[in-house]
Amino acid sequence: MSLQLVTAGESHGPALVAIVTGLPAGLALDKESIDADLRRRQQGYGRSPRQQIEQDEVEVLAGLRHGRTLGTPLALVVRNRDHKNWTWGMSPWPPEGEPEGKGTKPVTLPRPGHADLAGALKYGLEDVRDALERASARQTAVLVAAGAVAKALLGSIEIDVRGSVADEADLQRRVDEARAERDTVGGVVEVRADGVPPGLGSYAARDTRLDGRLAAALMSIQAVKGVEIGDGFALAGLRGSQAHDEIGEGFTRSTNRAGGIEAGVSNGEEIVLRAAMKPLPTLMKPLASVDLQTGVPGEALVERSDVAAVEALAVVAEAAVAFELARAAREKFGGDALGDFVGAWRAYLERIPWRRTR
Ligand code: EPS
Repeated sequence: MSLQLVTAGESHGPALVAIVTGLPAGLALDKESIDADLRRRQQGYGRSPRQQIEQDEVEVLAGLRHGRTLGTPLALVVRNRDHKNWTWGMSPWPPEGEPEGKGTKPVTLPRPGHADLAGALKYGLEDVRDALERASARQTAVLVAAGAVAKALLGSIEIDVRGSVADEADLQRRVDEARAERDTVGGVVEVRADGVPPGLGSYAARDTRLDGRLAAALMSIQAVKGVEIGDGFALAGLRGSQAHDEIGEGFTRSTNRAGGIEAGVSNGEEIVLRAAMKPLPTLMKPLASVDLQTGVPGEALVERSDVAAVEALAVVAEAAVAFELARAAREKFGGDALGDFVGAWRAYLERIPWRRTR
């Protein structure tokens, strides 16, 4: 049994949608805790005025009855409040009446760093908006909703996932300085997963390795340009005798440079991942670009955006890691009913000499 996630939705379209398949029946979900994660994602220093328009809230259209999963596809929706200002510009059907509101004029000056140019070339688009709307990090709202569901599943087997900003100390100063200069900043986030038993993921095939899967989960979030696991890049400069985590009595480790994963398999230590976010590409002082229609040099599109979204990324990265860990746990422990899943986890823990150390 594998957990899968499909999302749909444009930044200023009517809504964002997520469909989660492969959940066991009987998992209790709580609207308030999903909404709490949606709110966490909206907060943070340097966010766009868009976040004052939105008050993201989950709606469930299928797969849940009286707060418990049915073991059927779970359909989640987050509506875009801002869509009311884009009803003509982002109408799914050919719009009626005179153009009004936002998004009525085609965008032809692609922003360096965004999906604009690559998307327009790939899909043969005349209006860059057809690329940027889906590529926008707005989509991460439903990933966070799906991640909250994954965290509920992980909670049933005592796994806790938490994301935070790794370089928080001077974040506000960097944001203030960048804002004053009409610029943007990135940053680094860290995700820690505690209580992951040994044995999630596998070295049997490339696409089953947990390190590769978690790296892909993080790397596929908008604006992420680097991922490391444990001591990551620093390990490259060390000797083997300094880099590995010696095995002590009771199979415990006093160090965790591997970040909880060896040979693509969780080893029972805390999983530690970091992701580097590039500065956001919509600049109020735009970079050079070239008009797609005329070939004439100009300045890239300027539209409302964030100065920084690194605190949001911490929440999104937490969701992405939680979803991938839940997927690996579903593969290992299976079960149609939640009790089968938890029972298989208990039986496994009885078989292996592993106790949570933290
Ligand atoms: C986002 C909503 C977007 C952007 C941001 C993420 O809102 P708008 O484009 O309406 O201001 O703030 O998207 C980007 C940074 C991007 O490059 O697309 C959100 O809800 O997270």
